[in-house]
Amino acid sequence: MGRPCRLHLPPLNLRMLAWPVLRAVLADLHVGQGPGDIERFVSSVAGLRQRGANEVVILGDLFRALVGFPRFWDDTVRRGLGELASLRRDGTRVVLVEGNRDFFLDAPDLNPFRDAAGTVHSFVAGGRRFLLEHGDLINHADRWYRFWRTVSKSGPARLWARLLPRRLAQRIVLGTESRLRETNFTYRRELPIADLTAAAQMHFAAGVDVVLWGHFHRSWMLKRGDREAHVVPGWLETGTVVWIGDDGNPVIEAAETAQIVDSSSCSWYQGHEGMPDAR
Ligand SMILES: [Mn+2]
Repeated sequence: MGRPCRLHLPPLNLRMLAWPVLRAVLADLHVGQGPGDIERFVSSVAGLRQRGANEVVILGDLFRALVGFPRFWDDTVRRGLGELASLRRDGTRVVLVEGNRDFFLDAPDLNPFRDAAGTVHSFVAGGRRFLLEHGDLINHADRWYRFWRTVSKSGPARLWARLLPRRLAQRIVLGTESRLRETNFTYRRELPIADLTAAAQMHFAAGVDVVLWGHFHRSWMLKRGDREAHVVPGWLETGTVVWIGDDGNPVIEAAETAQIVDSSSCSWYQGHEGMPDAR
């Protein structure tokens, strides 16, 4: 009667001791820029929850603009932040990587909505070292942008963002958009391949295995042996989510698959026509 009970145990290895983590990375959402895009974001977040993401990384530019002080938040921003808070209540870690539309993400008022914020996010998955940054400093032709970034994210700017009359402060923040359009947006129509390659090689030389950037909105990839660098397509145009599981292989998934089929290095949205300047 009693069959001998056999336990089939897989061999113990170090991977088993690590807590499995599934990460989702979304870049350049610009929520609030187009009508109804907040609804799209809400359903995208529901999808992340359904797939069981343990960590959600926003690779910069979640909203049309995000300033760390509540006086700048409109209904769309509040609702979007509410989605992040609800992810966190479910136990998902939320990381905000700072983009060119993000200001003072370390401000305490954002504490309910993110676990960490900074210009860089790094982790190890599947034994590979990942480095994630927005990428707005890669293009060396963007001298005016670099200057504007330094000024707009400085200590004095933080002070006036808190102290100036609300309407005036908002006008200045939204004014960044037209200013940016005059500066780095004109350069960003073409991918700065040489700068991207140099930046990737610098990270590889420092021991990084996988680099993920946003900012440029269109896909680009460089492989050197086991190392790889990717520009993640903008969620705004493609609904792209990058999934990183325990094997350390990033899987880039576009929601609108039909548009990404021909997205080798030169896809439909790479051209000038039909591309809004505002990134
Ligand atoms: Mn950007």
